[in-house]
Amino acid sequence: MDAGFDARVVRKDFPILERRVHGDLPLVYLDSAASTQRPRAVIDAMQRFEEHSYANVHRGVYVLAEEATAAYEDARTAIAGFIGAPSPREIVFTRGATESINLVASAWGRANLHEGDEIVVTEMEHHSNLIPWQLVAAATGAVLRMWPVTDEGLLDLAASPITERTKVLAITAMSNVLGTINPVAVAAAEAHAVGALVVADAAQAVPHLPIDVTTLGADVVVFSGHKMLGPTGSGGLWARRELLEEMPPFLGGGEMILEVWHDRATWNEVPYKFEAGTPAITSQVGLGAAVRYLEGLGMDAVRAHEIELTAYALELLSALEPIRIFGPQDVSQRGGVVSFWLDDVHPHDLAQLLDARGIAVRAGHHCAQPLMRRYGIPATTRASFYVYNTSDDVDALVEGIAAARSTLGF
Ligand code: C6P
Repeated sequence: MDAGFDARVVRKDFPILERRVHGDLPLVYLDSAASTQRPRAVIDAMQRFEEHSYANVHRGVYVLAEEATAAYEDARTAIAGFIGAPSPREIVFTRGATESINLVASAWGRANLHEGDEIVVTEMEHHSNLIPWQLVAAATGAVLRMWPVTDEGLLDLAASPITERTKVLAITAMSNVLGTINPVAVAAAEAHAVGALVVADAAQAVPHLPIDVTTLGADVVVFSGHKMLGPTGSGGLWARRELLEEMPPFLGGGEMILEVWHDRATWNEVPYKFEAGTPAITSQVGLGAAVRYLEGLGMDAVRAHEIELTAYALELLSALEPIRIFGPQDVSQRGGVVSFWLDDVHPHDLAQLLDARGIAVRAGHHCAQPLMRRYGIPATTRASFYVYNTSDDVDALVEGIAAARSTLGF
């Protein structure tokens, strides 16, 4: 695969990448797994909408209300097309992956889980795909089972805990720590064979890989707009239409109802049944613009670019002995996220020394404490790449690490 775009040109679309930090240092932004930056196209689309068409949606009959509703629904159509959803009606807008998983765990889980039922989560899940299941387990008497990962950071397919009692499989499509791209379809087939619901956390996958929800294998796929060039507060979930029809509402309030009496109500059609209250209208409009921008680059090209950068980063970082790099060695099995542990230096100290050179990385447990425990570490330093990163950024990182080492004297 050849990268179909030049990241040096793409960078120019991102105003923030022009900025200098700590005086006059160029910004080296390597924290896109936490949140990506926004291109001018997204910033402009949001500003245009705010200045020209803003109003509440689905409520008014005047010009602005109709324009706002059209823009909001247009964003739904854009994201549906982007992930291969058969219909925009199968896209529920939420504030992002965390809210989407809470929606499913709470609405579906409380209606369908019972004492002794089992919820399988993988050992590499972000807390967002673990805690909502812990909460619903506590409320229903269901129990959690962990699907282990191998030393190399792959899902251990030979150690699947799925049994006849499994009612849910919650699995990340791509780990935010290891970069591992999970074989969701394989795991889902096993879960479906015992009638379980499969929820894929695609917060890291949708921004970085071509995703088609009809072949991914999951019944529910969640994503966050701010990890794919869109604004915070945007995102949603895809679920099969029948599943959305069957599932009770999550939040109650305006918009999600059809008819209301003093003691009962009927529900609006999907997806509005799950969109109580005034949504993050401008944010979702921004997400629509982000999706169009990514489509302009081409998701195959995005993936090819990240494979190239990740391979380069793994090669250079491996030479910095002693270093422990987490996740699969084979770049075809991982995304553009590289977590590592350098002997004798805490990731927070390293991240601070890198910041002093204008390099933004993330240090910490990355909201994946069970995974940290699995590898016997408290934290990692993580560099993550996106469409605007170049090999110069990787060079800066590696030079920064070497300089930090000499500062710390090891
Ligand atoms: N991971 C990271 O630095 P929200 O916050 O709802 O947009 O996304 C939560 C989430 C869910 N699943 C995965 C796999 C994720 O990576 C994240 C967010 C960020 O890794 C912040 S902790």
